[in-house]
Amino acid sequence: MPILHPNDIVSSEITPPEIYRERRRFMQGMGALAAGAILGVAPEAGAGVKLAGVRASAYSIDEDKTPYKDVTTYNNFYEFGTGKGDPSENAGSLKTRPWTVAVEGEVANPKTYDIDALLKLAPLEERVYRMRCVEGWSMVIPWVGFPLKELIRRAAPTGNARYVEFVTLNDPEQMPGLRRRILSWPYLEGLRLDEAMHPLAILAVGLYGEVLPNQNGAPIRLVVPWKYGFKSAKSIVRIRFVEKPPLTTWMAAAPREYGFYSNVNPEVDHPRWSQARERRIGELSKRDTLMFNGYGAQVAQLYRGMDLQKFF
Ligand SMILES: Nc1nc2c(c(=O)[nH]1)N[C@H]1C(S)=C(S)[C@@H](COP(=O)(O)O)O[C@H]1N2
Ligand SMILES: [Mo]
Repeated sequence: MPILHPNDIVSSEITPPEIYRERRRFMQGMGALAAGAILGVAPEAGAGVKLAGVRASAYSIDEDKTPYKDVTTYNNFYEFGTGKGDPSENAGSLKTRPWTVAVEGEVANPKTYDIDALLKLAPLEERVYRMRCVEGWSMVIPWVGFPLKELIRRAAPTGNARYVEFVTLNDPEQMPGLRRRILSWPYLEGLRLDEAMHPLAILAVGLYGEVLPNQNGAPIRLVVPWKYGFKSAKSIVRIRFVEKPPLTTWMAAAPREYGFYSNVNPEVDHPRWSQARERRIGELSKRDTLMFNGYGAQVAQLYRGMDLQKFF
């Protein structure tokens, strides 16, 4: 392959083939000089650190991706403020090295992982997922990560482990939003063990082929695409296996509004607004929200026989 630009060599090795071909077509169309100039402003993603060895995945959806700019500047991360632009403006104070994630509770193999060991735990995959916020907007995000079940398997849950708790960093020095008591900190989320073992549930360490930006939950965050976005806890420091359903931050804040399951469900409205439709960021007209965010064929069996009005 002719060497055009250092970036080109790197991306050919780590970018999933479909994206790489797209990029090549784009560059060829631009002509070498123009492409060189455009590369400086990174047409496809940010100028972040590329992740090596990322494989494509059959779990990715084939929909237009939300632009990198929107994915990284329109965020919810209350530890850095409640405005959509606050996380991208304020999350520079988050230090993602050194970083450890404690895996503990009802497991045969409790272990505190260094983040760099976690990055090598399992092959990294690109997972292009539809994401739906309970507020009524959605995005399509090319995450990079590995199945949560890879970590669970190594932890070896005991017979008492029925739920998994995910805890975000709780350091007001790095996260100024923690000084405001708008939620009970640390941010805490949970899944039933079988939900956590589902192959769609991932721990994400990147997006758009690059290391996760701080505002998106660096260095490691949960991604559960069939549930409302708030289930996908960011900047995780602790994963605990427990017997009882954990009291999540949003359940503690408003139990009538946020249940434990929080599966995307257009038929169960939020007490204060409808969940039937959504605005895909970047689009003008609204779309119908899909049951389980469009992942019903894969996940509906997890909830067979359950009254989803009651277990919302
Ligand atoms: N620790 C923590 N995790 C969090 C949040 C938060 O405020 N704090 N917000 C949640 C909400 S409401 C959404 S919609 C998603 C947004 O993720 P994104 O900004 O990467 O798109 O993160 C979720 N994870
Ligand atoms: Mo959200």
